[in-house]
Amino acid sequence: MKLKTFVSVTTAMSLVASLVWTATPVRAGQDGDNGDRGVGDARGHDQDQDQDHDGGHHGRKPRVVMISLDGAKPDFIQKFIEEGVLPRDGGLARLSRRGAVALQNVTASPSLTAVSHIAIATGSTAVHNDIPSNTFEPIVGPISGSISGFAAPIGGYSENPLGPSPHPTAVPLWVQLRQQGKKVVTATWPGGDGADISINKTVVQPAQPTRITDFTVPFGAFGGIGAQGFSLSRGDFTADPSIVTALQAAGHFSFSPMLVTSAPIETFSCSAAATATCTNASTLDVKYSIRVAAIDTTNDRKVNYDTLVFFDANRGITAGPFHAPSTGPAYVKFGGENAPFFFEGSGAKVGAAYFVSALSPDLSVVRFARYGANYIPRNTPVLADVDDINNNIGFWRPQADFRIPERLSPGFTSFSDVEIETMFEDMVKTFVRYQANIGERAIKTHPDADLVMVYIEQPDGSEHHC
Ligand SMILES: [Ca+2]
Repeated sequence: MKLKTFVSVTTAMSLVASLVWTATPVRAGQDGDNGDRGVGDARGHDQDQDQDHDGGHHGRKPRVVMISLDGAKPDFIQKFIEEGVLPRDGGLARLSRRGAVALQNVTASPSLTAVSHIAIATGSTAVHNDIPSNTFEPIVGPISGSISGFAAPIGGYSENPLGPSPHPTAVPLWVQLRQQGKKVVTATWPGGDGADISINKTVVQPAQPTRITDFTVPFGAFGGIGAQGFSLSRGDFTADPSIVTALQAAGHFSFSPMLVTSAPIETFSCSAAATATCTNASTLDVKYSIRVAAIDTTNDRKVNYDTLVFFDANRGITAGPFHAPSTGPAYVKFGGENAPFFFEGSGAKVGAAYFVSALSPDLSVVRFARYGANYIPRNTPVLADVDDINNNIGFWRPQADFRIPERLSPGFTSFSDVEIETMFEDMVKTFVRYQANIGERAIKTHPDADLVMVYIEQPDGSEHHC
């Protein structure tokens, strides 16, 4: 599975590199004009100061943009730059040449995501910040229970009486900076989630002030429906003039007779309430019934279906345009990327995506996946930020899901290893792009931030499981 890690790393690097340089276009331009100027050059810094001295905040860039590429060891990055896998003039290569590099780091132990990122955020180890693992057992909790390191009180809590600590033993950097009038933005950074943290149903750390910044985007959560593989063949499809009409009205034509699954490939339901998500069962109030149309987009006098359209038969096919988080039907070309599919009407703003991994020109073999459903937790104190992302970047995209390559999710037993591999790369690519877009959005909407902290889950998301 080495290749997966490899691809994940490179994908993450290229996209995040573009994010870095979007954040500092002035420096990027200078770099292009003058070439590398080495570690000691401070011209970029001077320029930032000049802008401040002019008294104008117009055009001011965030002072510090911190991007964590989870699990990306520096030697990986150097190796890939040297091999040309990462562009030699790309953002990471330039930062590597011009920036400062630590020869040796002392990693937090255990070197897990929650532990490391809370350590970075607080400047303390688990002894003080009380986050010893990604999952652990709080001593006041039941012996059978556990707590997520991402949803545990930073700096401890009071055991008796159970509640917030009157004297936390560690505090995130953003708390102190904001107390001093600085502006801090966190894009999916662990601990920056706007969540009230409870143990035994008692709040032990209210969101305010510890877990809130000036723009707080919580990391996504499971939307209640796991990934699933589907295998169909020609016999599952039939002609359906009403669907042809609807698709044509939406601007989609087929050069071979358009065919549609006669039965739904899956049904599920979601809650219209923002406090609940979705389920494979039909028990919730907003129902979905997914059918699939096959289209041949090539005018080559050959019957060679190449695109599948996934739509909710309960709502029908509408032309759009669609504004995020809405997507309308998912149009997925074989050989192309997954297409996101928003569960229209879900109160928690849940969505998934479809990906076609095998498609015979005559539909004798049709295999595709519906990735797992996710959403951004609608934590009340940061709801405006959550909706800013939902409405401008889109609902939380499917993450690289180890349950597919390990075939733990249903329906994938007949899929080839190559299909599964392609699928995993597809998930990594689109999810890293989504997280990078969130980071970019955070910077664009807060150009006067003093500190922007962006967390990117890859390549760690692949390394754990592949
Ligand atoms: Ca054709």
